[in-house]
Amino acid sequence: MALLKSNKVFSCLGNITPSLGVLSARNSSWWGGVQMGPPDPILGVSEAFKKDTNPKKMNLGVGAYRDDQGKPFVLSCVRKAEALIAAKQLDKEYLPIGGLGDFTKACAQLALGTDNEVLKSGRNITVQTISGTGSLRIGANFLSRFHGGPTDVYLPKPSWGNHTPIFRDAGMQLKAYRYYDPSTCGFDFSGALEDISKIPEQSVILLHACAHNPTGVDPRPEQWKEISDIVKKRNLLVFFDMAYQGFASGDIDRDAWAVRYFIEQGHNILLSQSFAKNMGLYGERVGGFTVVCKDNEEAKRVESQLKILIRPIYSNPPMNGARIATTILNTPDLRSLWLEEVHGMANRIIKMREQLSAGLKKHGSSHNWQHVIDQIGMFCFTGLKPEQVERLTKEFSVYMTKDGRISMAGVSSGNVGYLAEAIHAVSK
Ligand code: IK2
Repeated sequence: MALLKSNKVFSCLGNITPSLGVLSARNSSWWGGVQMGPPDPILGVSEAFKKDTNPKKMNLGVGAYRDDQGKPFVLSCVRKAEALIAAKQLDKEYLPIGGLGDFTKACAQLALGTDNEVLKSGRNITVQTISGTGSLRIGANFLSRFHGGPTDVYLPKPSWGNHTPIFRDAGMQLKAYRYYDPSTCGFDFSGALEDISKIPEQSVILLHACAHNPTGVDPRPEQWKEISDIVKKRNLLVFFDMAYQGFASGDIDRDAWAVRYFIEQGHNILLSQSFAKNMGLYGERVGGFTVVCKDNEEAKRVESQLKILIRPIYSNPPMNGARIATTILNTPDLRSLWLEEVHGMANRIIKMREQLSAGLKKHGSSHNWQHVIDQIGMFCFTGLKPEQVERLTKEFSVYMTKDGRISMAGVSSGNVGYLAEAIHAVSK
């Protein structure tokens, strides 16, 4: 009977009788040449963590906020926005290629400030993207197709691990400028200026708008000013990655300062935004990509090409997260609640930094851990060496990326003492 059925199927496909040849083709492999790839340097840490049975285990790998009980945190403003949206019984039609119009408007306003001249003169185009990663990738594809200058993108050294494959897979060449000084665990300002001043004209430079990942080290306003000057002198195209607006200082305007300053100084920037961290919308994948253009006519042309780029990749973005973010941004009560909650998350992290540093001192560590407090945002670049990181994982079940980065968002009052003890044990 089964054979009869399968014969029928084959006859539908053009009277091919199952033969030995077909069967052996089924058993042969198309993918014999595919080699086993390494696990993702960040998400692979979570996979290893899940397998560990130590009750004291800590996952400080991926940057995802946890509350002080170590639980994933859904913001109250998000829950309230979801209820408002559910009550409206909205349809599930496709969004336009560039996303939800109210969202893209609110998204650009959040980054640039409502009164920004760029928005008033309509010389920006903002499209909704699949979170920050999708935004960076659309930007990289756009650069690769349309940027007339060199295909080089200059990243800070180090940068978020996914930047390299995002730009490389889009056909760009990766270069680096000095950023982090391991001797101070701080910003290598003179090194950065020196390197940037040698970047060939018209190249692309990527800047982290705030809460630099992985180092937690940001330039100060007066340093941003000098960077802006030198970037202008070199005629570089600036691509800002803003994945942490509000998360660095707790203040959305303060965290957007560099982006707004560069625009004021005449840089027609590209901008990637993510709502993963600041609204806790990780899995909803909400983001925006903005191109600041010379004028409205140029913005319209750029928009048309962004749509042509997006359409064959994912056609149009998902609506749920964008509706949530829009409802929060455009409903005064929810917006105020959100600002409080962002502030609360940023403050909890700042508190954990202080407690970790104090705990290390308490355990008698003779190292200077001031950078744990000075660094900003979700991550702390501890300065621990790969072998120390390995010991932390093997002996203490503390999981983190090999570069010594810890997600401070995974530290709580309940485990900060254990973390201090563990770090002291491997670094004394
Ligand atoms: N750009 C930067 C600098 C980021 O840090 C992220 C988020 N990274 O979070 C994972 C981690 O490093 O542990 C993004 C962009 C994009 O994030 P998303 O695509 O989730 O919005």
